[in-house]
Order: sequence, then C-alpha cells, then structure tokens
Amino acid sequence: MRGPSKIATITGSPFNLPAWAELTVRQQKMPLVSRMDRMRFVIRLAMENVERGTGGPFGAAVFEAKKGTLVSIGVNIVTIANCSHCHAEMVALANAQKELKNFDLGAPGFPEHELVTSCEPCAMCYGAIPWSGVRILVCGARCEDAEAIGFDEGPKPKAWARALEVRGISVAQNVCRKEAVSVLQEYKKRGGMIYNPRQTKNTRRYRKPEP
Ligand code: AZG
Ligand code: ZN
Repeated sequence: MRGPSKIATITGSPFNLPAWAELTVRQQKMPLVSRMDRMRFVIRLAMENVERGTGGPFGAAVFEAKKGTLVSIGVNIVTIANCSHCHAEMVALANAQKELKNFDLGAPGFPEHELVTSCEPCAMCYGAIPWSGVRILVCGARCEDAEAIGFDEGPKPKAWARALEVRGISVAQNVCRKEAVSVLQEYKKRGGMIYNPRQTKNTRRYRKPEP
C-alpha cells in the first residue's frame, strides 16, 4: 500500500461551529491576558450555548499561552452535529489545528498553546489532550459537578492531572469553579438533554476510583 494520497481532501467537518460562535471568534481580537479572563470567556461561551439551545453546558478555547491571543473556540455541539465526539474541548482543539494548519499545536516554531475549558475533561477529551500538542490545561468546574447534574464523564485515572503533568502538560483546576457550576445548573433547570456513554452489564461493574 502507498502513502497518503496528495489529492485526498475532507470537507464538511462535524466540528464546524454554530454561526453565533463563529462570530464570537472573529470579534475576540483583544488578547485575554489573565487566566481568569480566559476562563470567564469560556464560561460565557458555555452559557450562550445553553441559551441558544445549540448544545450542552460546556465551553472551551485554545489560546496562545503567553500573549493570550485566541486561536479557536469550542462548544458542545454533540446533538446538533449528530456527533458524539463534539465535546467543547474536542471542537476547540480540532478548530485550533485547522486554523494553524497543523495537527500538532506543540510543533517546532509554535508558541505554547493552552486549552481552557469550563469543565474538567471527560475520559474522551482527556485522552485527546496529549495528542493535541497543548502545553497547558486550565479547568473550571470539576467532573463531579458535571456528574451531579447527570452527565457521565467516563473512567479516568485517579491521578489524571498528574499523568498529564508527567507528560509536560501543566494543569490548573477550580478556576472560577462556582461560575462554571452555575452554567451546569442552569442547563439542568432548563431540562437540557443529558446524553451519556452507553452502559452495559460489564461497564456497570467498573467502580470509579474515589476522588
Ligand atoms: C462533557 N464534559 C466536558 N468537559 N465537556 C463536554 O463538552 C462534555 N459533554 N459531556 N460531558
Ligand atoms: Zn469530553
């Protein structure tokens, strides 16, 4: 078998953002210098996603870590994209890679990139982070906050943050946690859809490690 074809192209990504979110990316020209400003920005994205009914109560963005320039945003669009991969973090990472025309956000010559997310990553997004090339992860709400409103964040190692640190990805948790949790609660109050990984007899036997 030969290598990848030079003429193969992919169109119509399921990671395409809703129109309102595209506009937000274009309008956010000013760098966001502080960690809290970046977190408040993604929390606003999560809330707007809830208010506009475009998906679950989660927002994320990729920034140039030092300057605070916005590279991409993501919101949870699982239901409107009919794609279970479309968690906020996955959408933000995919759009950053598309924007920078590189599958590795840590490629030589790039500045450090930071993923800021309104909620700690689920098992799927956690798995995607080391491959993305981001060097910093900043989280708002905890997994247990998402689970408190009915989401199942999947099995992650107990020391998941440490495991990222060992790979050279620094992790900050509980940034503006209260504000991030209020978006989750608003979604629940509005009766937002809760979609979860499929459970089988076997997976029910799996016991989550104590936090
Ligand atoms: C989710 N958890 C996070 N962190 N982000 C999303 O988009 C999610 N969707 N379901 N659980
Ligand atoms: Zn996820």
